[in-house]
Amino acid sequence: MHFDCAQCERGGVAHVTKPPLVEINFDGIVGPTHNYAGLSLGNLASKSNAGKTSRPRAAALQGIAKMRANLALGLTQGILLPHRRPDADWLASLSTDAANAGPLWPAAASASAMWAANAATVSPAPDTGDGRCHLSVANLVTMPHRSHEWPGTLAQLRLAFADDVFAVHGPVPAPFGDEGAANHMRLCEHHSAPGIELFVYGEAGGPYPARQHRQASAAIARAHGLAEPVFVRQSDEAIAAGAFHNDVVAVANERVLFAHEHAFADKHVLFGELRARLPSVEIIEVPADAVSLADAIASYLFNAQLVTLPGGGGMALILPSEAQRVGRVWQWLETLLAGNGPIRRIIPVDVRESMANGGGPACLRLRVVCDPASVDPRFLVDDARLDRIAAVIAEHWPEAVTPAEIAMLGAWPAAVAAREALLDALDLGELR
Ligand code: SUG
Repeated sequence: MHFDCAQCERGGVAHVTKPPLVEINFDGIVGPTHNYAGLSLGNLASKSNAGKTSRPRAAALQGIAKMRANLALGLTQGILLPHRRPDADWLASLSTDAANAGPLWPAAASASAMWAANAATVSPAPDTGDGRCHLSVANLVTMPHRSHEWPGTLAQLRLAFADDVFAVHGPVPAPFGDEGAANHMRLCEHHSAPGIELFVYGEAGGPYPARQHRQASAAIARAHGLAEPVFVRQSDEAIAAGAFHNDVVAVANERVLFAHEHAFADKHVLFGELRARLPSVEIIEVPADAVSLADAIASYLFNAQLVTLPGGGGMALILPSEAQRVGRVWQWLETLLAGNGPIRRIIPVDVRESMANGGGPACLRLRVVCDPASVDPRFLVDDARLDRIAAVIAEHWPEAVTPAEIAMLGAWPAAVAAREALLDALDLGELR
């Protein structure tokens, strides 16, 4: 490929070289069946909001506003589409159908694919054996309502990342649970440099399920051809406190790891290895006596998008506005800013409809580091495309879904039509 390179010794001359890699955030658009069915054991928000009235239209528009704000920061933004719900194929595989699904209704109709951090694990090209960017779709086998997401996700990944610079893999087989990027972090000098990939797994035995199995992480690391992956055990304490995914207690970006003191079972070994392999690493650890695990989980302080601002603006932490309402969390953030470290801006966003099901700003996005020109452009957005999506949402997404309606979601042809209207508006009819 020919393009102008201002960074190399041939400064500004058009020549053949590798294009710079960019982090793209692919946000899951909230589907029209978004509801509070309380389906996720161990996810305290999902359980405590079970039976409340949801607002699918507001939920989806909150997601659009978050994407617009990220575009305004100069970030590259992508989308993943809602899945076909209710999922007739899944019901058929269980020898039932929409008319007879009974207690399977909520799981068949869940809009949980919105949490794109659980869509796949991504290893950018500089880390992999064959120099391609590898994506492995997550099997999500631990929760029934999420276990049937992978075929719909895989279809989208195969379309969006059809270029030869990508390798898209199917799911790890059951019983090894895999929750995708929510349990995976990458540390590197900058996005285009080789990174250290961290896979955070849980051990069963606590009050709540440990959704990420070590064997699933190991299989993915092998499939991606990673030379030296790091497997880190999540602390039992974090899982028991409601951190059902690692991204509720830790987030990484380039050379910065931002984590709660109790995120990992053995932080000393992990931090030692990181410092040895990436001497410039900066570990920002939040001590439990400043912010308890309970406050971290209630505020979703760590379920933030930690992003590098273009133009040398340092990093920004895009976190849920709930963090402003937990005094100790906000105080700690103010101290962080005053300290003049790598995180220069704190940007609260309102994603409260998703938060009420345990999904903060980081849950809603899948990060892919690649050349944007290699991605199917239908999965990338600018303000004009977001306007088009918002118009479909405003016209077709229901304003509210009451608990009584949840039980009938499967018989909701309007939900199917709403999704199809969006696919048509985005010229993505092959996903119908
Ligand atoms: O898997 N909630 C999701 C939230 C996922 C958040 N993702 C990350 N942390 N990356 C889950 O528990 C609730 C659905 C319900 O209860 O209806 C739900 O599936």
